[in-house]
Amino acid sequence: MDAGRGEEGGVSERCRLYLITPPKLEAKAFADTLKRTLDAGDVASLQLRLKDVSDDEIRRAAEILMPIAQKRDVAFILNDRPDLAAQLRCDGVHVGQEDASYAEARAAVGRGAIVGVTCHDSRHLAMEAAEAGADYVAFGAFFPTATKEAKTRADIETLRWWAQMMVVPCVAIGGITVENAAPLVEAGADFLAVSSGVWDFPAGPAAAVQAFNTLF
Ligand code: TZP
Ligand code: MG
Repeated sequence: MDAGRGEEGGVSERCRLYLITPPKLEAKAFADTLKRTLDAGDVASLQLRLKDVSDDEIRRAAEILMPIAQKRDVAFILNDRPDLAAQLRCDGVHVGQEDASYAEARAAVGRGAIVGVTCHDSRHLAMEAAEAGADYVAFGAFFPTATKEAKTRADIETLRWWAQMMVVPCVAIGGITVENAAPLVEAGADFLAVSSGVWDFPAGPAAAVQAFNTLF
């Protein structure tokens, strides 16, 4: 999940796609779609994001989907659950402010794994996470989304400021589509985290990955 900047920030590398799984999925049935989607173009990471399901269902989905991602050099990141991410040997974990602290997440997954932190639209939360050692900070939601009842709306200026000032990569999230993504790329987002903008793309998810890559 490489992206980064020069020591003083500001020198962006190319923006990359951070895919988020559909909110509901049956892993076996979804596996072929996932393969075709990841094979369509560059994808940095895949976040398994399943809400209101049992731990066993998360385990089963990870067992099926993680090898598909890893075989393609796509980092497999589990949402919400540092404990399960450690148990399942995921490449990383993404934690919201109410899931676990950065320190708790890091302690669970170890030094070699990716830990990303939701920071809403808060420069303060992002600086705190980055100073503590987060591998990326996530800002959002940038656009209206039906995937989550997003608590905050993020301002593109927060993203621009972060990208210019900081070295730790930033992820933009929330309602991002092929049509509305360009200003986020221009502002310096290192990654665009996208769910419905890929899975519900009219021409299909593979075409969405191709279209995002053209934008980058
Ligand atoms: N956090 C803020 S918005 C969001 C999350 C997890 C949902 C992202 O999904 P979509 O469909 O790309 O808006
Ligand atoms: Mg969470």
